Amino acid sequence: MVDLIIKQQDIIERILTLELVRVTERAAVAAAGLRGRGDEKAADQAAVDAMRRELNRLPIDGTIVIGEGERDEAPMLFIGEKVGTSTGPSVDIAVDPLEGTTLCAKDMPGSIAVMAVAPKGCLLNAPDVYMDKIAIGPGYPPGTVDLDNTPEENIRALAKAKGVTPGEITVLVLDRPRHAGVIAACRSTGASLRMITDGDVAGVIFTAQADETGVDMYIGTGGAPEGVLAAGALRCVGGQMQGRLILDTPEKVERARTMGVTDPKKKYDMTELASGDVIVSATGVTDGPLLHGVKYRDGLILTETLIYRSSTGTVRRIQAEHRDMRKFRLD
Ligand code: VTB
Repeated sequence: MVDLIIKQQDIIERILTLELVRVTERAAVAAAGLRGRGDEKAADQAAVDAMRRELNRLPIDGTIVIGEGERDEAPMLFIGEKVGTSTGPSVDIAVDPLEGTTLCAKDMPGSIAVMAVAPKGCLLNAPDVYMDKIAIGPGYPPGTVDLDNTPEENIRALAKAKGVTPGEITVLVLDRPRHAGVIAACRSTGASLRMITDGDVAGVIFTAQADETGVDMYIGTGGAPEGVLAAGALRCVGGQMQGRLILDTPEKVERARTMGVTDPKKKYDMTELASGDVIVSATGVTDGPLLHGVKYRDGLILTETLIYRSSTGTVRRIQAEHRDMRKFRLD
């Protein structure tokens, strides 16, 4: 069994790490063509189509486990869809071809094309529900924060571990009415709150670059699929994250059960959200603090991609100049 896992990891490393860059590059370029047009659906569809085309060129036997929804509601990249040439290793794939559709449609900072690949069974098959999440960057003792503690307790514990006062901690949270209580609790400690309108995959990743982003902790309720993608990336750089699916109706509990979730209240650690040798690729669509967006210059298309690999902790930042514009448009 162990040998098998090691073999799988080797294969995935050899074939996939850099191949995934192309996939998110294509999705990002396709979405960027529709930046600022006010049409979220069209931008998303363009990203989905491009990502699917590129995924189907990869020498993998891939299954979408986190995608654009069920087969009936999503024409492409639906949960259960097979992608790749079916000739290579069996892998599970989580995609968010356009994370931050509204950001893209309004040409606001922070939309990305993002996906994760892992050996079969290694990504939580999260239904498209909300997830309570907490994340901090690397360098803190295990268990410094916990989803079951109050925001005040978590901020104080993090401040202590960092050797600063709570007033020197910055917490990132999605700006949503549902977060009124969390926001008030965080503010009561004196901590600073940074609000984002969308894009909590990047929001979680910011905690791993606190020196640059100024974000020490992510807290709050966002999409469950985004939680799995973020966990995959954060694992590479060694932060801490926990998530709990919000299954607040019998229908959601049942739906999650059919996807393999037996304990609807389970608190997942980062390594349970995304285990094994996970590779995450993210390309900027609009400019943001994590990545530059797609640019056009002198007949070139410029992209910037981050690719994370959990088993080695390698993070590559790849800036690409694409010369053959027709290829992007025609295929
Ligand atoms: C977040 C955010 C995403 O969904 O996960 C959010 O990071 C959660 O859903 O970019 P609500 O918008 O309903 O709060 C997105 O905004 C988009 O899918």
